[in-house]
Amino acid sequence: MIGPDTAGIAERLGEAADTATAIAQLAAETGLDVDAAYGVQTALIQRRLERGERLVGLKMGLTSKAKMAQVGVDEVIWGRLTDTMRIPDGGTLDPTRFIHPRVEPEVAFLLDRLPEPGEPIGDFTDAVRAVAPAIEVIDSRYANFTFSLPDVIADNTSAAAFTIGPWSPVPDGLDNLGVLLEIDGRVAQVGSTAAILGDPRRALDEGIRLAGRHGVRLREGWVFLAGAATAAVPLRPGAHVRAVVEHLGTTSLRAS
Ligand code: 0L1
Ligand code: MG
Repeated sequence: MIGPDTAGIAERLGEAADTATAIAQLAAETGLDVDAAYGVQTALIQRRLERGERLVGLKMGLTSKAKMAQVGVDEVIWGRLTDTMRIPDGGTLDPTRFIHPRVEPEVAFLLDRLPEPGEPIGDFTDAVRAVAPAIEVIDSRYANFTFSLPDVIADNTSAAAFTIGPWSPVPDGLDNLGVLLEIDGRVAQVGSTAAILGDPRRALDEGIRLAGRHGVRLREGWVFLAGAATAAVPLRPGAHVRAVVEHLGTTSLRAS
């Protein structure tokens, strides 16, 4: 039996991102399952690498109940981050580059020495050099932000852009820090790092395990976005967005 056209699907998704044009879901039509969808994601990232982008890390998606409920998909997923997705802390992004961008407050890790996939993380502070507040900009390439599990995996888990605040040494507890997302100085979402798989450190275990299944090993020096602590909020032109994570500080971006 002939499988789905990985390169063709990646091209459609890449073109949708490049032109900020929504497309219809394609998993059902093309027979894409979860494994094949990660293959499409690999091809989609390869397309970026071929035009000079660099892989700088991984992200987890749908790590909180709020996020799962928001999009109607209830499995933790992972995607890839490249250098051109990173916006300097306090920087500006042009929302017209995206289809229907949303922002969400996250916790980021700067990776150090990592165990092999399948090996448990012994001492977390050996695996993680530093931690920071982050904002992820997600932008599903599918119309109406509606997709199935294989669709969203193929679409690199809606990854679009991110900012990272100042790095700090890893504190003793990360499992119940207050999180705020502010838009134009008003609180838009309130949460806790406990919403991220009970503890964002667990997201790293999951990332190593799930990416390892697809032959992807996390590397020293990479950024790891552990997942959102709240539901995502639409990013409107002109908005100033700030994420605050208790004890870790703040990061912000502006939409032009
Ligand atoms: O980072 C995320 O949790 C996004 C995962 C994909 C689902 C979505 O686009 O909200
Ligand atoms: Mg996210």
